[in-house]
Amino acid sequence: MNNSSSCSYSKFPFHSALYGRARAMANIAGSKTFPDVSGTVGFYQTEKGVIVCTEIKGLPQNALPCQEQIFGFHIHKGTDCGGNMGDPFADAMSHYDLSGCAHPYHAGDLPPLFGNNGFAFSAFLTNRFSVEEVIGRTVIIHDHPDDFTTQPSGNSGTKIACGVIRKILVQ
Ligand SMILES: [Cu+2]
Ligand SMILES: [Zn+2]
Repeated sequence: MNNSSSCSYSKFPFHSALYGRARAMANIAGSKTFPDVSGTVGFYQTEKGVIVCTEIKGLPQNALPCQEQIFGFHIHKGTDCGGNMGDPFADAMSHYDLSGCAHPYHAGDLPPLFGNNGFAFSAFLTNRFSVEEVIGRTVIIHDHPDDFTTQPSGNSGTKIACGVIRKILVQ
């Protein structure tokens, strides 16, 4: 069969990677203040890096024009989603980093999520880590966009949701 689609996956190997199994997955849950936030972040190893594929629902919305929310998105170095009164995910600690880089060159610095009436989807490639390296770390969603300038974490505001990256066992 001749597939003439521009997304034909013989021409686009990164699309085809998403037809396979994720090697690791984080199940995202919101804090007490944002209980509706839920979703998944899947990690697919390819030769050129890791595809991170994210689907999140229940994000806060802003109905005003020109103010649809943008959410900072990182892998943090902490290994659990516990916290305290001041920071519900304090245990996630700071941005995951492998080589002493400054923000936004931490291994765990990711493109932000764009809200779409409370829903977000993204897929991107990063060669800053392998899937194995981030297993056990945490994915954090913030309530503000990362400014990709301010140290040490882009001034992205409150942590609203978190998930631990877990290896998917191949059966
Ligand atoms: Cu963060
Ligand atoms: Zn960072």
